[in-house]
Amino acid sequence: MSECKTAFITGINGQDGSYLTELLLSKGYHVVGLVRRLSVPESQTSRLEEAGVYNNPDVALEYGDLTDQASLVRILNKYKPQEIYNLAAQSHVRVSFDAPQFTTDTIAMGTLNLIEAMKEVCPHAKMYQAGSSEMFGNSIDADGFQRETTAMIPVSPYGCAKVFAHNICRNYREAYKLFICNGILFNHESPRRGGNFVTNKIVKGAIKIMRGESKTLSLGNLQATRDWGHSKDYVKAMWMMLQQEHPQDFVCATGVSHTVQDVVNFVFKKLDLCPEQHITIDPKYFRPEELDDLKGDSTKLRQMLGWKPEYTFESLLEEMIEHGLSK
Ligand code: NAP
Ligand code: F7E
Repeated sequence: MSECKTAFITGINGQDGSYLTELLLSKGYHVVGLVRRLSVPESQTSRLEEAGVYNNPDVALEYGDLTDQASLVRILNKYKPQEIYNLAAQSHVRVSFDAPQFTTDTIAMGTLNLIEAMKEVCPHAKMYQAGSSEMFGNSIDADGFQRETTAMIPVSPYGCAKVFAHNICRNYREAYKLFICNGILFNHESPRRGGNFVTNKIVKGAIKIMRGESKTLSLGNLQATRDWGHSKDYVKAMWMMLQQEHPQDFVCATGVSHTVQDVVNFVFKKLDLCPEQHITIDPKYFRPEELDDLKGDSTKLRQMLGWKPEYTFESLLEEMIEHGLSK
């Protein structure tokens, strides 16, 4: 029988961290997660509790922070994981304009802290780096898609910091022969998505209107397009990337894009609401520089690793609505 593997996840209580934990537990892993000390301790583990894995004996939580390298060295020394998933980030693009230094410290310097610690403590581990389609900015190939070879010209502090993390991981992979895969993931959502990202904001806002708890929902740019998938499908891709023999970078996307207005129309229609009566536009939700169109080509991931999403735009939103209505 093969020995039980240990995986270390930064950002374990985030949307992806919670689904990835479920996936790894189902595969027999022991999971170690990094949590930050928050003043409301219940928030440190809220998604793990929702996933029903908080008290699982195969899950160990350790306090630390990506910006505190000593904490990373301590944890890697204690557990010597075979796999590392670097999911921690200040992940909100609009907020990255308001808190650019914190965003950069966590994403850029935090990733460097982690791979330096990995190089010293467990250089034979395999690592996944959570890169983003935000790294492309508005650069689009002639056929309308973004893929592994598309130029990266980010348009937000978040995107700029992710490009640094992407490049330093590639550099350490070549220079020190570390096994690091950069995922370039397009937007992915779920019932566990933070409530200030546009899909969940629309779902929660529309349910409140339907229940008579509010009358309007304020949004920003309705014309931007995104390629939206489900977090459950995307964490499978992360795991698949680390099961290969040689590390590489992969785009993960559905290949189908919709406008924010399409999300509004779909959700409001499902709840028998008329968007024109309730949606207002508030410029505070505009970004200083916007990323207009995103649509990913994940041919490499599909052909080399056999990845295929199970959810569609419609079934993703249906699950989010159903979950919202059950609360
Ligand atoms: P998320 O729900 O915002 O979770 C981020 C996690 O990172 C949270 O657990 C957060 O903990 C933790 N964190 C933030 N700053 C930290 C720090 N300095 N040290 C340690 N932990 C810290 O994000 P997600 O949607 O799961 O995304 C996972 C990763 O994929 C992120 O790196 C994100 O940038 C990237 N990504 C996401 C998408 C997407 O559409 N979801 C697409 C491409 C890439 P607290 O709760 O304590 O803040
Ligand atoms: O915005 C528009 C907004 O905040 C999507 C992160 O996971 O995916 C995510 O970043 C679109 C944008 O996601 C509102 O202007 C309109 O065009 O849900 P979002 P994002 O910025 O695409 C990438 C791949 C990541 O890596 C990030 O970590 O929706 N929009 N009105 C709005 N957006 C928000 N948040 N709120 C609004 O009211």
